[in-house]
Amino acid sequence: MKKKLALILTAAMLAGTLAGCGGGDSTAGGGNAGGSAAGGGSAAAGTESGDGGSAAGATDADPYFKYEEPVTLTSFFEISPTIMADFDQEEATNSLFYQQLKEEANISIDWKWFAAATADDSVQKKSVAIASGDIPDFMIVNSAQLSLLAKSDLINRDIGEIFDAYASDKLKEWTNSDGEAVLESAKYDGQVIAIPMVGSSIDLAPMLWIRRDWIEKLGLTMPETMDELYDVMVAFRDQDPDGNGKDDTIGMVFNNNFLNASFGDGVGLFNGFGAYPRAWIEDGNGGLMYGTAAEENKAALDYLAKMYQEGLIEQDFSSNDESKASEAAVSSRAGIQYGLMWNANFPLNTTIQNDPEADWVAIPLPSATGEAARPQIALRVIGYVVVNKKCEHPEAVVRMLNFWVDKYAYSGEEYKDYLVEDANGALMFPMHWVMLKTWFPLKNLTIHNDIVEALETGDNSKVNTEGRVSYEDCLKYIDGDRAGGFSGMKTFGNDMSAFDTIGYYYDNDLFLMNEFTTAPTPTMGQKMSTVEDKIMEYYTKVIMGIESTDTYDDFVNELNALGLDQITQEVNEWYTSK
Ligand SMILES: [Ca+2]
Repeated sequence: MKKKLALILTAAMLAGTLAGCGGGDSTAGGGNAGGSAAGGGSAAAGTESGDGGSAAGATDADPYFKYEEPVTLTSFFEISPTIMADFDQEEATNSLFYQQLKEEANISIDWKWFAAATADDSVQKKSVAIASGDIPDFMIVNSAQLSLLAKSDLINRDIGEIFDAYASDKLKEWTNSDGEAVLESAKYDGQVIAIPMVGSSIDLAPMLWIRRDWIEKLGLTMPETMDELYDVMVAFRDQDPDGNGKDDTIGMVFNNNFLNASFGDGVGLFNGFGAYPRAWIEDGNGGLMYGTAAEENKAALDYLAKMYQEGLIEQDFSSNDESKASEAAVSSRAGIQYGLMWNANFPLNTTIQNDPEADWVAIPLPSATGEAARPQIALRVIGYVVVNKKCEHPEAVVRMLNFWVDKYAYSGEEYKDYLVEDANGALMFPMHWVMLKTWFPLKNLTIHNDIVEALETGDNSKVNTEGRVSYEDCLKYIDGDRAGGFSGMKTFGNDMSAFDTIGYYYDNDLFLMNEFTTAPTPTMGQKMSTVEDKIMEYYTKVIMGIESTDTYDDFVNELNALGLDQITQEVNEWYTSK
């Protein structure tokens, strides 16, 4: 490793003397490009070793090095839809974040274009750049684009080793906390050819939200099994839990896109039966199978069909999308819904405005067997950073990621310097102005743990700046302002909050990870949406009693004929070759 890296750096420096960066105007200052590139390269290598710039000194390079000469890299700026309305190009690119990056690392970015971060705008533009072979010094791509680039001659294939050499401990910790699968997903022909920017997979674990005030009022206990859940739903339907004397409640919120984990979906219910729709799971013979093809789905579907037949879910669920279905929760018509950790922010926070007594809590998924259920999650890579093989300073990309981690990560008082006012006047870190960013998968769970400790000890010194907002919410809630503190308390607090449940999953190692972690296979790209349409059609019919699970084997055969067979074969070719 030591020797190889020295070679790479030497090669990078040499390349720098021969060719400019992809965008042309890469290095400002220094007069001639060759001189400036060499100067930059040896600054990176030399800072830490202090031996005057020998490339060999870079083996344990300083993650916080500063180039002696200014370095400019070209790239693309993608504007998140959430800030599109009042995005100001100048404000974003001249912000303190980029000023400090220049100050501390001597790196600037020359943005080739600004476009909305949507499929038909920036994603499309990047595909065109790849197809035409004209990519900037660095760009962020999705897994399908990465798989195209892997076959091209456009990118620097040593970026994995450059990452190893220059990434700060914290950046490495963040990148690796979801295990090897993250870097594996950027591996082609045994080589890491892109830097994955990670999100949090565990934050997307399904859980059950339930009205504790109704449970208590009816003298029930929290359900741990699917049978107990059924009994609670029946009680919520029949025993007037809202106390208005009217027969106007149902058992559970349920929407027509129920295999998509969000709110009022059914993913957690399937997981309760050991079924993992839309996840690639071990098939018991050393290979992978699509979760939907497994036997366990039948029990989940039979359960849902019974619920439908008995009026525990809305009779018109098949025409209700997420937000339409959630009206049942908001209006206190239903007191149970499967969903995710952010549900307290939306839509459940609205319930308390209509009903000040509403006490939604999160609990781990009930299970059919009584053994702990395993919530399904998938690897979350929010993008892959690729570097143009002509770029003289591939290590600058790692330096920028280190910078992001350092400024965003728990850096105490310094974090506050970067805060800006959003449209509502609230102060927040302008994360959408930063393209090269990655997250600590345990960020939110850590905030929760720190808040719980602070609530118990009264010492809030460990709660970071981001967590302070939620901590204040918890204090408000405990102090009696339940509507004002609901979101923070129910998400991060110490009384059956969403992260109490995620922490329980984490401590007990219950997450079931989708094993397919690479770009879509060819047939997946062509036929998966047809397969998915068929699944939704059949499942919906079974739930409504139009079909029965007696035909499940025929249904699976039909999926195979529609392409699932071929897709499964391709998935297994990838799985056995990795
Ligand atoms: Ca009622």
